[in-house]
Amino acid sequence: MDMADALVKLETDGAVARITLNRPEALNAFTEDMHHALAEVLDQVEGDVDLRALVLTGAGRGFCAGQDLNERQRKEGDPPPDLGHTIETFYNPLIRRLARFPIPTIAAVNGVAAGAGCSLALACDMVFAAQSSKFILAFAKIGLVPDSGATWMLPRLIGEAKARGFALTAAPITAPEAERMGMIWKCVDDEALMEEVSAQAVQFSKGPTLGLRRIKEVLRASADNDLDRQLDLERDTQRELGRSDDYAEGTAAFLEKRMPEYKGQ
Ligand code: LHQ
Repeated sequence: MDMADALVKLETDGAVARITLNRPEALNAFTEDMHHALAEVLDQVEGDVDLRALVLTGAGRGFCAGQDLNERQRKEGDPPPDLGHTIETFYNPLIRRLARFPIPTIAAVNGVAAGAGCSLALACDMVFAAQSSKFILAFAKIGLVPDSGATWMLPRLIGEAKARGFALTAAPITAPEAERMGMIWKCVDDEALMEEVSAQAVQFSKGPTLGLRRIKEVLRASADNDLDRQLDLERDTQRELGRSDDYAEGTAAFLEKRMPEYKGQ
């Protein structure tokens, strides 16, 4: 298949990978085929040690509208669907995978992120959102609970009161509001989105990749740890990183007043 027609596109530029969800006619809503395509490109990125930052975005005017509801349409006489199966097969593995992804991930939210599309953005390490984009926990409108990690992520990001309100009402959250609430890293002018995301991705791609990976891991672990366990984890991780090439390079560069050249190890 021509890459232009692929449901999910993968482009690389130096050590930066860019994945584009590519069903613009349906605001990049997820079909099973698109899930397979996304898993495949994530395999490629994860399997290439030369790639050291990942950008995830959507083609056209949307980021991702969550599950494709046409694919979920029931015909007369069909038994009710097993949504748990869909989630166990496609969405949960995707979110778990992003949570543990070895390199920094950036969501470039170019337009609406609804349902699992909102969850997908929040599963990335940093979210940049175009000024005109919005986030919608659309689930309540169709009788479902927020899924794909949204019920775990949202109260932590924006607090219980806001999480409850947005989950129960499915009211759109504008990009500036999302930034104000601490739900995303940054809201940027529409025209500047890709430039700003690329600059951040390039910076990551030249960074101490192992150290950045451990930062993600220790922050994630803090959700389940008390202070004592977290202090132990910081100690153990620092012990490991203290022996890394990048730490040696980082300190040498500082003392020699030059830019570090990290190998990512
Ligand atoms: C779509 C979709 C869509 C199909 C826009 N499907 N076509 C997990 C596992 C298992 C089951 C269930 O769920 C989940 C998790 C979930 O993600 S549940 C939540 C599913 N998503 C939604 O409920 C969002 C549905 N979409 C919308 O509410 C609107 O489209 C939003 C608010 C996202 C955007 O509104 P507009 O900017 O006004 O665009 P539009 O509605 O006109 O959409 C443009 C086209 O995209 C349109 O097609 P058409 O042929 O009429 O131009 C839509 O039908 C299509 N589209 N979302 N999820």
